[in-house]
Amino acid sequence: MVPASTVESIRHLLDASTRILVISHIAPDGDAISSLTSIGQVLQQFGKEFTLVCDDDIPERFSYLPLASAIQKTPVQSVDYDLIIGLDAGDSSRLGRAFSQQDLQEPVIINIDHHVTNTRYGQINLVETRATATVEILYHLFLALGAELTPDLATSLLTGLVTDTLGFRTAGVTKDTLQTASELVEAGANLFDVTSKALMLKPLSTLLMWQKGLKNLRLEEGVIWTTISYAEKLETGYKNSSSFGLGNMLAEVNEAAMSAVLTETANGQIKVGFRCRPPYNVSQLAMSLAGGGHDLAAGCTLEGTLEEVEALVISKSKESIRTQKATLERVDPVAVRSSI
Ligand SMILES: [Mn+2]
Repeated sequence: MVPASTVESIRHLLDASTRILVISHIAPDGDAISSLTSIGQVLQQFGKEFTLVCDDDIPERFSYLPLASAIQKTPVQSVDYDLIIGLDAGDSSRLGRAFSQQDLQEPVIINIDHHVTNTRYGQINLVETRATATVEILYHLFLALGAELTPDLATSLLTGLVTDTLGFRTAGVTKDTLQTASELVEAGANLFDVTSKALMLKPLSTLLMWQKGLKNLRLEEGVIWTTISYAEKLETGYKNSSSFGLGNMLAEVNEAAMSAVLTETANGQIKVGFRCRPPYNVSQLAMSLAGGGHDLAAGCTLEGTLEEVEALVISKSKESIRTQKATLERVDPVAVRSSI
């Protein structure tokens, strides 16, 4: 999964670097946070100086991860970093201010990611779109670099694997994913513990967000969607910037091919999360709206009122379904009939 030449390039860069900045994407999910905390542990093993950064808050449920409390909101101003590692981000804008405000003349950038829309923004691009999570790539990289797979490191890696695969239920899960998970359990990670803490347990405010979303639910032409205004979000007390799982639930509705959840943020932008089931694809749709992601889970952030963005996004979604359906009907009519 990691070419030997890339391993050697990364080994050389790590050896040569003294001040390493590691950044994961805004609105961090389990894979982003686990990628940060696991690479932090490996850099500790290698005796390197590093800063772990994410623009947004780390959701409380991930506080069990070793080094979670070491993640900062901003890089250290006085440090001139000589290496930047971007994690789980399809493009550099997803790395937020932590990246955009760096002087990028000096540092080398390593981009480690698994999004199909990845723009190869680094000098070294370790992008493996068949990986179910960025941590799956990191696992193979760490072994190739000779890192010790401690129980804490295994716990971090398993957390990213469990969250990005929704507990090994997504379409991309292969025997290799399960093999990796098995090796992490063997190394001391507790699958039940990780699944409970990272995936299942949730604050009441998450359910209140679902309540708001379900109240505003619509279904037309194979698109199921909902909107949540910032005022509605405030009523729930929901704090996290990451998605709250509603899009996945909506994409499980028989009568729909694609789901969209539109959430208004504090600064008036509209975050849109798309989900779908095979044989449909939402990554192209998200890209056409200046976003990105995976084939079955993607998103974008748009300017405008909730109503304006809703009108645009839903008409684009319906159009996307119509176009994909027409193509699929030529290729595999049976699959289309059984999937809307
Ligand atoms: Mn990921």
